[in-house]
Amino acid sequence: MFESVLIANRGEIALRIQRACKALGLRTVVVHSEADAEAGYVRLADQSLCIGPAAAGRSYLDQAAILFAAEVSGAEAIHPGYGFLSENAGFVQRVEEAGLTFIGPSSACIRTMGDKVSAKRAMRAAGVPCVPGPDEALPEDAGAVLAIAREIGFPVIVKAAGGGGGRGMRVVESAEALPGALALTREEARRAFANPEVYIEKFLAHPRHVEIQVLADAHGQALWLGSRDCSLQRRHQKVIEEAPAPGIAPEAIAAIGARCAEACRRIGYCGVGTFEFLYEDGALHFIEMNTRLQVEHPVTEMTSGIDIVQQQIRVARGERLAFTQADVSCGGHAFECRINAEDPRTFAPSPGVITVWQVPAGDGVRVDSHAEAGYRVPPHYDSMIAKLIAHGRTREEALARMRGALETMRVEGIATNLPLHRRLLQDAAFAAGGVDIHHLERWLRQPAA
Ligand code: MV4
Repeated sequence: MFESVLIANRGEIALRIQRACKALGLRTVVVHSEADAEAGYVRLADQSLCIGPAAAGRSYLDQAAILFAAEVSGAEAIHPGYGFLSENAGFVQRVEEAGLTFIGPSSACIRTMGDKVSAKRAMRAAGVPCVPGPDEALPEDAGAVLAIAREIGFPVIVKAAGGGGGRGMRVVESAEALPGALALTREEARRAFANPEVYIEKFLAHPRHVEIQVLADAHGQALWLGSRDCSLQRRHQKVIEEAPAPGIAPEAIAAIGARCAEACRRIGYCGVGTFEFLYEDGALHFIEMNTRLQVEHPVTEMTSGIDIVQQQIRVARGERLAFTQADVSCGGHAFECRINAEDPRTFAPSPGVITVWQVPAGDGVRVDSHAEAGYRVPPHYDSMIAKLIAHGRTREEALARMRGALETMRVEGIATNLPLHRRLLQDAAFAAGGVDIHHLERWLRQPAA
């Protein structure tokens, strides 16, 4: 049972985690880089410690600095947020060995899911449907690989087992292109990831990105909290997410949600997690699991009424979940627009001082942000400065509330993608629901966009 939490992250999620800690009566320790010393959420913490210079590699990714900060502050638990060290099994193992609580799954679970081949094997064993392809790494023998590819049928996709999130993968259209693609992906895997293994799957040409949120305690109880659709993305960066995934039968989601929860029980998973699926031609296919809290968790909070971050901390403290699957009922619809400090046309980052900051409010509207008037957006990190979330009883009501919220939000001093969001919410295909993962990039290529 811990009474204090070190927050090893920055920006909106550092503030979000701090809010959850305070609601649970926990002491907060925020670590920050020199670039974030003046941020408002740093001053809100019970204690703050500068752990290094602006460059993430020398601060938010510096494992020794963070462990030392925990030691000197007496923090008993570490919340990693998302990104940075949140899915680094080596770091989590060091946290465990230091006798601290990592607010997230065990290093062993992170290691299993971090290897996309072993993740697929574990999911298949629990009855979760996967993308066609073997749940084993490819052999060295080129002839054997070709036989596997022919059996799946071209086009296939070669992926690095240590990759994920769009890194280390290559589409292969024909047998002739296979040896080259294999060699390149293997070389990339060797260089970029600790794991040189590669695997192969059927390539799905126009899927949607659908995910299922799970929550599990350390006593063998695991629940699923509904679906999200994150298909609206550019270069693997999500732009708008929603819950639930529109146009998919709730019974189909429920059946797979139950398998995801079962998979959690089987591997002894504790914490929050997300199962990522590709949805094509009416079927869901598992691709990978994220073992962290995700950026888009608020849309699930809005539809389920469950505070996911508070629950994540409670299960890390060893508490039993205080509700069952029958108590979980998702209602209405929610959208999240990621507001970035970037040029809405070129996507170039736009750091600098925010001079005007006016955020919307009203029924069903939520803003998760650490920004304020006078805040300087540093140039060293991800450009997301706010998440605008709107909930409604129906998808249409949520969309209308989001349109209204986007109209009233004003940010000056820096460029933001607010104009992009306003135009996207007028797009008929997006408004209808169910666009695929290529929709946004296609839409951006249109002259009118
Ligand atoms: C795929 C795929 C098509 N077929 N796997 C990209 C991110 C990583 N999580 C998996 N990704 C993909 N895997 C098969 N078998 C297409 C993608 C993909 C994608 C997936 C989700 C959201 C956006 C995407 C953009 C391009 C490619």
